[in-house]
Amino acid sequence: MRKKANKGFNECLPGKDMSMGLAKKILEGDIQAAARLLNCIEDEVQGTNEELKELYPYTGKAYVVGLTGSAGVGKSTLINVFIKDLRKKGLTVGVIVIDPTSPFTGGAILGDRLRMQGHSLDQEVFIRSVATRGWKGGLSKATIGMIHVMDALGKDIILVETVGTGQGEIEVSKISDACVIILSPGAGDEVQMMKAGILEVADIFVVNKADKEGAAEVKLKLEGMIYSRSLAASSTLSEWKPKVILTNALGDKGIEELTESVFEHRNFLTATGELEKRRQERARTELMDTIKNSVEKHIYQATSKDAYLEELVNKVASREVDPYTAASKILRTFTPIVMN
Ligand SMILES: Nc1nc2c(ncn2[C@@H]2O[C@H](COP(=O)(O)OP(=O)(O)OP(=O)(O)O)[C@@H](O)[C@H]2O)c(=O)[nH]1
Ligand SMILES: [Mg+2]
Repeated sequence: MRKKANKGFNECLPGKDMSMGLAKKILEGDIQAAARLLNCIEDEVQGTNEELKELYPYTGKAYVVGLTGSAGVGKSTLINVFIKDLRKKGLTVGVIVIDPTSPFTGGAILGDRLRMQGHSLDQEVFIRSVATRGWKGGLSKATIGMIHVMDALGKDIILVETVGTGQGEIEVSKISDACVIILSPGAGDEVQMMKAGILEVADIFVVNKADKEGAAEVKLKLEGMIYSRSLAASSTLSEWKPKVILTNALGDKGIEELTESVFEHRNFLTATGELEKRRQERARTELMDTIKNSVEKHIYQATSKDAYLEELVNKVASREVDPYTAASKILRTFTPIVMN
């Protein structure tokens, strides 16, 4: 049986794990090494980037699907049966469950694990839950790193579960090839609340809990919105029109249709060159985020105890200097910034 990953800061110290070559082991398919590197990413351990650098040339093969929706719509339950279907088709699967809960409600992660525990003995399914609290680098940085690890480990498809909060949908769409938005009937009029930005990033809509009353209405409403949007945007035939699928994750219904839609969408993206464009954009986002994080970290470390910074803070507070001029002054002292 697979051993539980040991978590802890010492596990990831450069002098220990890093010199043991986690990347090399991951490329050989070592699940425990992958679990340890994921810990390092989560804890923002020094030296993690060295491992990720080594892995990067071997990534880009996995297909990344983001699944998002309000709390309790059935994302984890759906992912559980989705994994089953993907495994039936011979695909290996990585799952990253992002839990934005407060430090006091770690229970959601436990719930997610429980709902997916049917795959715990399957070596070809790698599930990782992660809490976002305390992440300084933001959702995308850590998640992209984790995607790279699972990709390098050889997973064919990587599913990323996030709770949709308006911004969540947009964030997940930036890091995935396909964005699946999940709704359920009886959770208030979510369709009405759906913002234009969310409609734009959705590739597939899932109306889960189809065993409950009102699911067909939600589907109709969504289709109406998609239709109106396509009229308003005078979209062309070469544009993907989001699908709306009814599922009953608990009863394992509608899942094959979801898998088919994901594949159909993928074929569409490949044929139209859109997949390449999306990945190009993802690379741009990752590069810009990395620059932003590195500059921020560098400046923060160099100035946190700096008298000059304090002096500028005081001047900004007293309106002697505006923050824009103060920022330029600081930035100028760091040019050129030497990054490691
Ligand atoms: N009736 C019905 N219940 C469902 C269905 N899918 C999930 N549920 C139930 O809905 C509840 C929430 O399911 P989860 O899979 O944890 O939902 P989630 O969206 O992952 O929740 P969070 O991760 O907390 O945001 C559980 O009690 C599930 O058993 C479905 O298709 N029909
Ligand atoms: Mg969940």
